[in-house]
Order: sequence, then C-alpha cells, then structure tokens
Amino acid sequence: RVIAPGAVHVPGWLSLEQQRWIAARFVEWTQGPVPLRAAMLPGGHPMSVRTVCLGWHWQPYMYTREAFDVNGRRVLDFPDWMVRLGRKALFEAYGDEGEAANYAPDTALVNFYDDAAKMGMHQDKDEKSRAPVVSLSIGDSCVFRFGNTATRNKPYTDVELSSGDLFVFGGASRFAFHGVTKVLPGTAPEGCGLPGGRINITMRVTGMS
Ligand code: MD5
Ligand code: FE
Repeated sequence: RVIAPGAVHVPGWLSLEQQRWIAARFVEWTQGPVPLRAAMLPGGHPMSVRTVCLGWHWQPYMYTREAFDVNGRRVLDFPDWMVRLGRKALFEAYGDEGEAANYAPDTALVNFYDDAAKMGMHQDKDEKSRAPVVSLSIGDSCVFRFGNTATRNKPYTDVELSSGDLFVFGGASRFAFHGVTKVLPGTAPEGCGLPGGRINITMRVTGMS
C-alpha cells in the first residue's frame, strides 16, 4: 500500500456507514453559503471538477476566507470531526502517534466529479506548509495518476481509487505531480450514499492565519 515514500493508499478505510454519513454532510456543504463551483483557470477555462471548500476557500491559486471569485461569502468552518478523522488517517498511514496528534488540517477542498470530469496533472503548492494531505474518496471509482516531483510526464503510476479509500501524501510525495484521468461510471457501491459521480475530500494545512 506504499506507492512511493510518504504516499500511502489504504483501500476501503471508511465503512459504508461512514461513507453515507459523509455523503450527507457533502449535500449540506453544497447548500451552504458558497455553492459547488467549477474554478476558473487563468486561461479562462473552467475546471471540469466542481469544488466546495471548508475552512479556507481555494481559488486558483490562493486561499482566502471569502469566496470572492464566487459570491463573496465566507466559507463554512472546518469541522472538528474532520480534524479528528484526519489524525486517524495519518496514524493509519504512517503509524506515528506524535505526528498524527499534531496534525492540524484547516482546509478541505471537496471535489465533485461527474462522469466526464478529469483533473490534469498538477502539484499542490498553494499551501505554506509541507504537512501531509489526506484524501478520501466516495462514490464512483476513478483512475488516479500519481507521478513524480520533477515533471508532469512519466514516470507515473496509475492507481484505482474506490469508494472508502484513504490516500495520504506526505514527505517526499507531498509535492508530486498527480491527476485524475477518468471516472469509472456505475462503480459506486450500493449504500455509499452517492447515487452517481465521485466525491474526493482533501484535507490540508494552509499555513495561513
Ligand atoms: C482528487 N484531488 O481525487 C485529487 C486527488 C486536488 C486533487 O488532486 O488537488 O484536489 S487528492 C491527491 C493529492 C492531493 C495533494 C497532494 C497530492 C495528491 N500529491 O502530492 O500527490 O480529487
Ligand atoms: Fe491535487
């Protein structure tokens, strides 16, 4: 389950009941002050993935409290239960109790993928922190492409991420290029709480105050 140094994939980490509970929170987040939206890339094209943020709002390529690229409203707070879940995730991935206890994620980017959505190869460099990123998937499976830190091209490893999977990116893998090449429609398990599409939650430490 170690894909590269610091990159740990834990299939089926969330129970179906946890997946369902989180999927219900996702619906609430989308009905909060800032709706799901496709972020506009600097070239003028919207992303195919749609995102709602907690704690801090991400817009390419900065974090703010208010979503001034959407409707100017402040995003929902980062929930305490998610801090606790992030610490459990870090402990599961690395087994270091001290590191897990000190993990303090303060933003989550919650991505929704419909059948046609993809995410191009990129690095996550907008955080002023090297702390690990915790990723949780719910709904349809996808093909996740985990690359290298030097280029967006080969070598890379394609990994199928399915409903309930945990992936932690830390250490040498924190700034690796990565993307989602496709969603696999109709693969969501019965009872995961999402009838179609894929949710990915990424918890991060912004390093902002
Ligand atoms: C997703 N999300 O499935 C992917 C997977 C994103 C994003 O890439 O930026 O929202 S989470 C994978 C990820 C996040 C942060 C760092 C690294 C991977 N990494 O260093 O490989 O929606
Ligand atoms: Fe990313």
